Amino acid sequence: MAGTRFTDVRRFDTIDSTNRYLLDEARRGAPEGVVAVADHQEAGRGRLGRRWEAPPGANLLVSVLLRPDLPPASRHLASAVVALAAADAVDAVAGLATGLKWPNDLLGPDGRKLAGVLAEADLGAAAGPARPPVVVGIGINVAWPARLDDLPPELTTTATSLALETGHPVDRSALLDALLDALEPRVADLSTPTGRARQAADLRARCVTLGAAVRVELPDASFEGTAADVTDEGHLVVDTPDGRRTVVAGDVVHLRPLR
Ligand code: BT5
Repeated sequence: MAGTRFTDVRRFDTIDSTNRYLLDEARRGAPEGVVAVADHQEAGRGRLGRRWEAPPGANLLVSVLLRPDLPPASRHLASAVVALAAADAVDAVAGLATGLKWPNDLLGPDGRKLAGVLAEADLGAAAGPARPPVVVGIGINVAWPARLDDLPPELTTTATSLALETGHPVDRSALLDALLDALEPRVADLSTPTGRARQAADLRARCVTLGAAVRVELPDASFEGTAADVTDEGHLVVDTPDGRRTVVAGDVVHLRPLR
């Protein structure tokens, strides 16, 4: 994308995972800004070993290689800026207002999942002159599902697409261009405290988790409460009967349907 750091866009008909590809490229020293986009992933990754589903040629499957100048505590913002840029792009290209579910899902107006983000860091690659890489991948449901009965049973009540929500086709390459365009200033913001505060404010403004009754699922425990805030590091603050808790990483379930 001209005028951005994302000028090296590598396109694949089929690949296992665009995140896997860029993590390998990062280990070989690839610079910030490389983009991988695929028509089809044979092993699309979700978080925590889950899978990301998309039939060939229907959806936007893209990853970006970042080497952000970020304090470790603010690492979450690297994936948040991709989710925010995707929300900007969906607004601009599809004319659809989306909400962000913490940590990083894009939801349609009824709370169904339109997109998911997976950030993978390679801390082992910290040696050498370059800053450590973070690969952030996003899958945006563009044309699939075209109908809810196209979805596998486990997704019929939770997933949606731009085609379903808007009732018209959405151009994947226009969406990708808009996403990279919107991402440039957001990534630039990661290097300064004021920039990071601005991105955190945008995250707060887009975050439909705030005010919701939630269950937070951690690797070894879960708890319930009301999502109260997002910190300047991008962490979720939850009010519980036992006091305030700050969640750095975890899964969040919205306990009641969104407004
Ligand atoms: C995510 O994980 O939402 C992160 C998805 C990241 C996918 C992109 S595509 C480009 C890049 N390359 C990769 O290999 N991955 C990234 P998580 O929050 O764990 O959600 C995964 C769960 O969402 C699955 O277990 C399903 O329940 C559900 N799911 C799978 N495919 C879906 C889809 N297309 N739409 C909505 N939900 C889906």
